[in-house]
Amino acid sequence: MKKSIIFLWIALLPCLLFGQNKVETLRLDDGWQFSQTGKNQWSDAEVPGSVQRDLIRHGVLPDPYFGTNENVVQWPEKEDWDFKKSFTLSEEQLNHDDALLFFEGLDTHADVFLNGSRILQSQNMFVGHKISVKNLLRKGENNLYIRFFSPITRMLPAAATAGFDYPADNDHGTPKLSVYSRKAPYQFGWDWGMRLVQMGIWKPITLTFYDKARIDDFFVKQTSVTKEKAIIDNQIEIYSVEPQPVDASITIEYGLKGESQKTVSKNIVLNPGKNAVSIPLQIDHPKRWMPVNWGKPYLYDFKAKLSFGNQTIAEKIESVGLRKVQLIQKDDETGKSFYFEVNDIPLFAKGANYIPGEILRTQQDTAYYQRLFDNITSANMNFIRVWGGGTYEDDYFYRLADEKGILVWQDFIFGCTPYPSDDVFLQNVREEVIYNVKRLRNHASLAFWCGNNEIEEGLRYWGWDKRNTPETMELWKKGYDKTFRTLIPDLLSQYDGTRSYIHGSPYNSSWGKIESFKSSDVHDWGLWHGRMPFEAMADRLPRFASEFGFQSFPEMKTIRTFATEKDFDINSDVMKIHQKSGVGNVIIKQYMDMYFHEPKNFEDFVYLGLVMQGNGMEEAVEANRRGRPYCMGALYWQINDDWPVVSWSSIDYYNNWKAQHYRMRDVFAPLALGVKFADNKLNYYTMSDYLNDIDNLKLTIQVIDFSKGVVKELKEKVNAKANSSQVVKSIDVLSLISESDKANTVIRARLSDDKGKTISTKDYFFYWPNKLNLPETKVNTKIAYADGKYTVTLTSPKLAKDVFIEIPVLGARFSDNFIDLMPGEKRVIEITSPQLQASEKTPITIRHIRETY
Ligand code: NHV
Repeated sequence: MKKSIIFLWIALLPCLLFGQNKVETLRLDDGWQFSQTGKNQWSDAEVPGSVQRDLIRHGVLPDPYFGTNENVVQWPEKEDWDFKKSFTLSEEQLNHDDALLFFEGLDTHADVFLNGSRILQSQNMFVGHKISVKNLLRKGENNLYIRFFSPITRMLPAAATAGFDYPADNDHGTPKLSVYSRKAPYQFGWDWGMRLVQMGIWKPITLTFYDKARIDDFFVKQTSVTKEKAIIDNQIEIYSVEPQPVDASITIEYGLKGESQKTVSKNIVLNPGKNAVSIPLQIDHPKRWMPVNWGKPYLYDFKAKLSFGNQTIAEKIESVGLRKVQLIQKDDETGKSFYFEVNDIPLFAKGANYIPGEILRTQQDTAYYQRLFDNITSANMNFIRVWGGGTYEDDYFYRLADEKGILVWQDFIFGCTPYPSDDVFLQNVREEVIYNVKRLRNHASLAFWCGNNEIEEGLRYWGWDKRNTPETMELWKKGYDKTFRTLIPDLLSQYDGTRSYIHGSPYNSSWGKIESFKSSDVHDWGLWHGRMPFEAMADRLPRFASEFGFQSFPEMKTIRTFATEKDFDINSDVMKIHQKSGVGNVIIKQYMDMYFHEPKNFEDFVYLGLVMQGNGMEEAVEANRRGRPYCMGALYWQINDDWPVVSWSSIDYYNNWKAQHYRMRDVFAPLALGVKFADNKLNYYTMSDYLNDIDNLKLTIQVIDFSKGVVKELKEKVNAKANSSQVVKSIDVLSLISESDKANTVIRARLSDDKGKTISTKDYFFYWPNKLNLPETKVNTKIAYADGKYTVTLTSPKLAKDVFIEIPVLGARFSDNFIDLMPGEKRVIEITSPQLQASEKTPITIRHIRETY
């Protein structure tokens, strides 16, 4: 179990001294106790956290990932839970004009009491609450008490009276209650997720003392950004606790981070209560924020200062990248485009769908997010989708995206089922949308908003009409329109007004309707759910691939964390509980029969599955990228896991890259080689994200016999056209080899620069392994051991395909893995991990395809 690390932003908490006006912020996260309601058995609680996380920490619940323990950790969801804490205040603190309690996130249904008063009724985990509590606080001891209500028992009456069941197929409970609470849907289970319906204080709580007035919000609205100028409207919300209107002034200090700052000021009259101030400004020739590989993600600091006379009483800093991002949906000769323009340049989106990184969500600490973004950038991605079945992400997620030039597709948190749409429910949604739009709108990385995941596709194509009355269907469709076509876009134009929005993804398309691929983003589940071969993907290009994926088991060292030798069978109870897709194992088997010889044992099955996912997904993603400008994005399903499980992820829960993540790194490289085989021709592509043409490149093509090595070599001068994919060389295969040689030949292409440095390589096999004549061979290894780093040198007299180097250290990083080792070729792989000790000489095992049958 991972240890919680206190969130980075503690260090950034304001504790400002402005003359005599001291703003003081206390964290109220320490010293909490919790008990099941009515039991009066109190234990210490970690905040932020959850009841279940604390019960695991105290040993009341076992490790939920191990064996079949998921089954025995379910009972707390049906109970209510109490949290309490006392804290001490001084007279001096109470002398301030006001005290503001800020609950950043309570999960979900809760009553909050302070010193005998009910100060809050929470009903949405995604909404933070600020409450003025000065008149309730006392010198000495103060008491907070939060009662969390079971989201199950709380919402049973809703299901009992609805008159129909919601088709929330991923909700593993009976009845399905996830839709009734504004709570992370994935906690109720998913087709990659265990169920753990949690309660608790999942974000920090603070108490701030201040005088006169506070800045509640600061929106640096980018009205227009061009190369010549950025027009900014600084919108500041101030709350005054002065009883009368008072004179004050606002100053905006702004400039590139770390460089000299300019200022503009405005005198204002603050009325008691809420005030809204707007301060426009213009920046000539702004240094624009650019996505990764296009330039630097420049960030400006904008500081708003509120002053009375020459005394500053409040300030707020925002870090802002100036840029223009638009989704372009325009009719064209082939249908309708679906692509993003960043600073007026079309961008091919390379990335993945992101799910929450932990079922125990509050375990996602700063180290987690740094690792995640390291995995994103090392795989050469420029886009990540925060998918609608999880949570809006922590501020730090978007901050890292800002700093690394990664664009974020943000779903609102709704997915795969209709939701209630009565007035009370929609009022709750309204608060959630306003809160999160205001929280996230200053982030340069936030590219656009999407209403939900797959609800419209479900309403139209998933057969819900066969199981429900026309009246129910009508209610759901009307509810959809109210929520996603009216409420959310209206709130966005009011509270953002700078970003594109679509009501849902996929937008007006379905993977079963190939016609719809011409005009939209598509979740193409023809691969996997539709059992179509990987090869089919090149012939069904969408305008933007926003989901598509393929499952694999995590590698053996991860399986060993939750299963023992006797469970190593896909039909064992333990393995079945770690496979949440009802059709998952059958589909993996079916594809494996199509592409591989039957593996000898479970371990080989796991290994072949990883290879199949990696190579197959590379083929599919490459087809998307070759297919630009028609197709302008490839966001595969899914980058990560939230517990150790069989899933579509390219990195497992313990941060082991699956074969797929290495292959994504290769195919997403800023300049990569692609190859399309058609009519017995090999068509080589340069696929470039760079904004300048690159000439003087060399393409070397080697014909390699599996046993004899290189039998032919061609060299060609090629170029890579800026921001495009284009064919640079076409070769007739029969000019290289005879038809019968295809089963024992690989064509290796290498792109190098004018200094001979390799930029990209591409191995083309004419068949999947069961149709190749792979030779038996032994891979020789030489290992140099050092603390923190092992260096493995690999050679093989004959081709060794998809060589997998295993080491029993979770999360160890490999410079490469799942590689094709050509006859006589020497490859050096570096393995790094703080856990590697030269003295221990951790064993390394090697597998390749020919050894599995
Ligand atoms: O099944 C994998 C992923 C899900 O984890 C996730 O919800 O949005 N998946 C599959 C689909 N969408 C998503 C497509 N759904 C269907 C497939 C086949 C028939 C009906 C629905 C993600």
